[in-house]
Amino acid sequence: MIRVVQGDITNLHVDAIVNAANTTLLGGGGVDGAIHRAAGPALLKACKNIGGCPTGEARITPGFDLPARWVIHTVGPVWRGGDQGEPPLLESCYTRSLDTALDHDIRSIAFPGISTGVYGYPKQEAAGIALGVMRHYEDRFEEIVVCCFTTEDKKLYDTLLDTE
Ligand code: AR6
Repeated sequence: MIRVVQGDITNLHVDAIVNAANTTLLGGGGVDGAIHRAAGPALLKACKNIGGCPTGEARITPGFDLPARWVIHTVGPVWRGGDQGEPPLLESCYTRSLDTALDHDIRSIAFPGISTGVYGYPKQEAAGIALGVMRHYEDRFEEIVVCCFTTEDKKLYDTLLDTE
């Protein structure tokens, strides 16, 4: 099942939340900053031990002080106009994150809109890619949650799901 919610992903009681990280995995702004603040300093230590993550891939750590048991860190592409391999890289973020979740017996997982903040990926295109991958995997999870930070983002996802 795919569920769309609006709010702060750090409050969600799911097995895993996904972080929109950068290749250093050493934290940043946006959802990455919020997740590090809520998880506590142990998360940064765990990320340092991993030593980075290429764009389009995913890495897993515990959630530490978060309600979620796990954090899956994925690195979305920076939007450079769309002809620099951005769509397959964004798709790969979702597939790698969900494959990592399956490897860890994760049954419920929540995603933010990877790359749609600082990285500038157009929201409509990004949402189409996200939902396409989620549809492919949903039977293997109790729920896949789309966590929208704004009401506009939630409306976009609700509309896309309605018109499927
Ligand atoms: N809960 C849910 N969604 C959120 C939250 C939150 N607490 N905060 C922001 N969003 P962004 P990116 C939404 O910029 O574009 C960081 O500095 C936000 O509205 O966090 O992948 C990293 O370290 C947007 O829809 O991630 C990287 O350097 C979405 O999360 C870089 O930003 C993603 O916005 C990654 O950029």
